[in-house]
Amino acid sequence: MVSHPPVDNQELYRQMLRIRRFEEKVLDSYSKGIFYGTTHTYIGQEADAVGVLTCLNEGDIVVSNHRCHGHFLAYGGSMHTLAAELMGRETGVTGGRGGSQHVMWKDFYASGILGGTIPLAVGMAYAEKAHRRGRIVFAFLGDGTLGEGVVYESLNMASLWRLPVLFILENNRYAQTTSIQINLAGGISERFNAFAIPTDEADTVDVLEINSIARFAVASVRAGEGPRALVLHTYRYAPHSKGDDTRDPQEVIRYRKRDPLPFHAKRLTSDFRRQIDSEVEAEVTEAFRQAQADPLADPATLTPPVDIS
Ligand SMILES: Cc1ncc(C[n+]2csc(CCOP(=O)(O)OP(=O)(O)O)c2C)c(N)n1
Ligand SMILES: [Mg+2]
Repeated sequence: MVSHPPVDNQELYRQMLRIRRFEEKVLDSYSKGIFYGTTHTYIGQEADAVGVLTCLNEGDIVVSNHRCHGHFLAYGGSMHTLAAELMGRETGVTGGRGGSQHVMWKDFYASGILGGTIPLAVGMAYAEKAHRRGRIVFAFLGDGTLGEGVVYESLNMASLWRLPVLFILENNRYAQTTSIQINLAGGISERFNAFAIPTDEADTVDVLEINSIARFAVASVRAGEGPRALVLHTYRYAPHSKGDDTRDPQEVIRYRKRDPLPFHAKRLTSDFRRQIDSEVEAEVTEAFRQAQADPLADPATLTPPVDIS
């Protein structure tokens, strides 16, 4: 097992800022007609992905959902290939075929089918346990996914077979436009506890706090103690996808006041902060410039020829 060095505050800030600036550019690009289709931005939730995925070892598996850009960038994915994927370019993460919700690279897998990713994550954890490779699975899911029955079948198996999987439940308090108040009976941690999956819970924007509970949970999963869950209460600042926001604007303003970026930025000197700000700005500009200049994926190669004779 690789032991993780102490967290580097500058690096945590850089990773969160990379997600923030990338996603802002995504929303801006959509409104300018540079992309088609849909997208779900991670703005406001950056401390979750960065705090948790800082605990990754080489070869660990990450299973993500429709809101995957932040997870992908925190995993180590490139901004250029992600921007190119959104624009349907040949150089995109999946050759311009997957789009925003189907980003797959190395051991990172995202799918827009809510809940469908959880049995896949559990199956991969089963394979890892069988092969004794020591790799573990990080499976992200949202509060809205708790309405899918297959999630509970998967939790049951993960627990019974003591599989090496960490579930990261990001409760941003909404599933599309539906608030958890009218959608979710009982508690979230209780659902994991019902399957004897130890669960840690945090309602914070502090990346260091999230990292510290994630380290503890990851160490336990890596030690073969079976699955664990993290319930991270969070908030998305932008609409569910691009324009569909029916939340009370006052509520959004309230949550925006506890933004993970300025919260963590206080730990950096202003010189370092300015330096990181300008480096990230340059990275985003270059990623989008390059992606726009790349060739579009050739439609002729999108589907393999099928012989229906
Ligand atoms: C099986 C399935 N049903 C419905 C949808 C449509 N859909 C996309 S995102 C979403 C809400 C997801 O809410 P949550 O899991 O809380 O994630 P969040 O969007 O809040 O990050 C829904 C219903 C889907 N993608 N898959
Ligand atoms: Mg949600």
